[in-house]
Amino acid sequence: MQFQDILYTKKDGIATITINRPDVRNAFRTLTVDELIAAFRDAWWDHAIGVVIFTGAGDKAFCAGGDQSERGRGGYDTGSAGHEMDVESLHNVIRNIPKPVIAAVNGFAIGGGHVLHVICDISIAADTARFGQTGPRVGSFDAGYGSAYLARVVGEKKAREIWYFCRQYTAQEALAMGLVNAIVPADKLMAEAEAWAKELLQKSPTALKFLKYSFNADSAHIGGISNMAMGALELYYQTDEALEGVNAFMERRPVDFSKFRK
Ligand code: 2NE
Repeated sequence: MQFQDILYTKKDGIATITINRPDVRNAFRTLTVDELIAAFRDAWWDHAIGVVIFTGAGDKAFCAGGDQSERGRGGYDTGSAGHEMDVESLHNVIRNIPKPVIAAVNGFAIGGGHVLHVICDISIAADTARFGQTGPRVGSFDAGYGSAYLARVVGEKKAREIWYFCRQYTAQEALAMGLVNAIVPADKLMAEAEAWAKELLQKSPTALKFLKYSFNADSAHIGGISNMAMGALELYYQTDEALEGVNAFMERRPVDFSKFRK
C-alpha cells in the first residue's frame, strides 16, 4: 500500500502504523486520517496480524491532533480527499478492529492526538511523553469518545480538569491517573511496545477479540454521543468563536474569547 502521510509495516504478526508528519508534531490532515483508516482496515483483515502498534515519527510527538494550518471556517481542508475530515471513522476503526491496539506514545499526545491514544487498548509512554487536550483554547472539542470515554479511563473530575484547563501532563502524571499502562526510557519505547505485542501474540486471538468487544460494549453508547458531537463540531467550526481559537494558535498570539461570553 502506498501512503504519503503515514508509514505502514507488517512483520511477525505485528502491524506498525506510524504518523509521518514530524515537522508539524505529527498533526493529522484529512489525507492522514484517510490513510490511517486504510491501514487499520488492512491490519483488521490480514489474518497474519495479531496486534497493531500505533506511534508517531521522530522523537518529539505521537500526534498533535488536527493540522490547524488546514483549518478554516467550516473545518479542515478536504484536500484531495473530496470529503470532510473523518475522525469519527478513525476512532471507530481503532475501537472495533478485533485485535489489540498498542499506542507507543513517543512525545506529545495533544488535542485530537491525545484522543487517539486514549481510544487505543493499551498505551505505553516514553518518559519524555506529554499529554493534554487543547480544544477550549484553540476553538475545538471532542465531545464524543475524547471526553466521555476519557472520563471512563481517568474519572470524571480528572477528565473535566484535562479538558477545561488544557494543561499538559508528564508521563509520570499520566501513569498515576491510569492514562497509560507503563513508562519506559524514550530509546526503549518501540522495543517495549514490541515486547508487549509479542506477549499478546502468544494469547488466543479469539479470546482477545471477544474481550475487546466486551470491554467496548459497556461504552458503545458513546458512539451515539460521538455522532452528535462531531455534528455539533461541524456547526461550531463555522463560528467566529471557533475561528478565534485557531487563528490565535496560527498567529502565535494570546487567544481572546471574551466577546463570546454571552
Ligand atoms: C504539540 C505542541 C504542544 C508542541 O509544542 P512545541 O513547542 O514542541 O512545538 P511548536 O513550535 O508549537 O510546533 C512545532 C511545529 O509544529 C507545528 C507548529 O506550528 C510548528 O510549526 P513551525 O513553527 O515549525 O512552522 N504544529 C504543532 N502542532 C500543530 C498542529 N496541531 N497543527 C498544525 N501545526 C502544528 C504544540 O505545537 C501545540 O500545542 N500544538 C497544537 C495542538 C492542538 O491544538 N491541536 C489541535 C487540537 S483540536 C483537534 O485535534 C481535533 C478536535 O478537537 C476534534 C476533531 C479533530 C481534531
